[in-house]
Order: sequence, then C-alpha cells, then structure tokens
Amino acid sequence: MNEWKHLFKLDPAKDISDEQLDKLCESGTDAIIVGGTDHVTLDGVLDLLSRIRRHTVPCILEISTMDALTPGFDYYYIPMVMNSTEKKWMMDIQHQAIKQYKEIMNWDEIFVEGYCILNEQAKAFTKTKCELPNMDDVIAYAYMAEHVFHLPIFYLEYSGTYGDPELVKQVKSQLNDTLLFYGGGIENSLQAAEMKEHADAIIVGNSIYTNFKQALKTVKAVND
Ligand code: 1GP
Repeated sequence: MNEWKHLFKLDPAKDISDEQLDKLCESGTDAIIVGGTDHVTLDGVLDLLSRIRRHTVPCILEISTMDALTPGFDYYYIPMVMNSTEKKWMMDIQHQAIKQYKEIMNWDEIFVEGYCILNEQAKAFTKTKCELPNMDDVIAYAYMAEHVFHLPIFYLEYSGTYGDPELVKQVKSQLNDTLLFYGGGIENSLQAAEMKEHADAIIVGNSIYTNFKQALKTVKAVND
C-alpha cells in the first residue's frame, strides 16, 4: 500500500458497465475502492465486489454504513472525519463497530483514514456536519493524524471539486509516516499529475461516470 499512487473509487449506488469495469481493473491502477455516501446497500457492494473479483487488482471497501459490510475484500478502510463538529463521525460509530465486531476484525486488513473534508458542497461534508477548516487548521489535523493518532492515511477529501494544490503541498510537508491521499474533482491527466506531485496517492471517483476516457488516462499520468 505504501507504493500505491493511484486508486479508482466506485460508488455502489451508481451503474457501470462490465466493459468499463474491466477496463478500470486492467488499467494499471493500484487498487479499486468501493465506497459512497448515499444509498450504499449490501446488494450494490456485493455486485461490485463479485465483478471486481474477476480481476487481480486489490479491492477495498471504504465503510460508510455497517449495513453494507461484507467479507471478501482485500482491505477495509475506516474513515474518521477529523473536521466534523460531531464526535459521532470521528469516534462513536467506529466505537460501536469495534464493540460489535472486534473478535472477527483482522487488523492486517483494516486501515483507518483521518478524513478532512474540504468541499462544503460535498454530500459527505453536510452529512457529517463538517466545519470548513483553513490552511493552518488542515495542517494541524494532518499533524494530529500522524503524531496523535498514528493513522496510516490522511485523506484530503474535496469530493466533487478540484482542490488547492498548494494546500496539498503544505500538508505533505507535515507528514513523514502517514500517507497522504488526495481525492476530489480529478477529471484529466493534468490534474492527476498535479495532485500526485504532492500526494502519495490520488483517488479518482466521479469522472469515471462523467468522462470515462479521461478518467482512465489518469492512471498513466501518475505513472509516467
Ligand atoms: C471521493 O475522493 C473521492 O470520495 C474522489 O472524488 O468523486 O470528486 O473524483 P471525486
């Protein structure tokens, strides 16, 4: 995982053809994340899992609801929303999940992500009652992710809009051990390369559904 540069994120609530899914899986991307904010169902998750599993690419479930949790993924990502104003999204739902499932949890497969959501229009921003942080706030969250919580991943989430490369650069300069993931608004090779300059890995989501050809090209852009 430390070497990963590029991940696609598929939303179980959205349709994708077999042909497109095959192309994503064989594109050279490092992994496919299955995850979304709204209407995530077990059926939707299982459908994607079974189709991704025809390929060798690692697949990850990013857990947003316990109702859609299933074995069979290579890895499980658990988001903790650091800039949420409610403790629920940082601590309580994770606490409940661990209370219920800790006996069967395999920590070799589970990675906690310190999320910082930076697009006020994003569904996840509203749902988790986030507060928009300024640059100094974000830097402090990144510092906390590494030094206070020792999280494996700090995730700058601009979901739906292209973020500020300068902020990504500043955040990266704070991190040594914690990986920096960037996701949000990457629609072409240029943007992919620009964000990958600073982030350890970029995540491409929505453009899979809006401009498939360009989305596919982002893999090559970060590997050249
Ligand atoms: C969403 O960070 C990912 O969780 C990717 O964002 O959908 O805007 O590409 P986009």
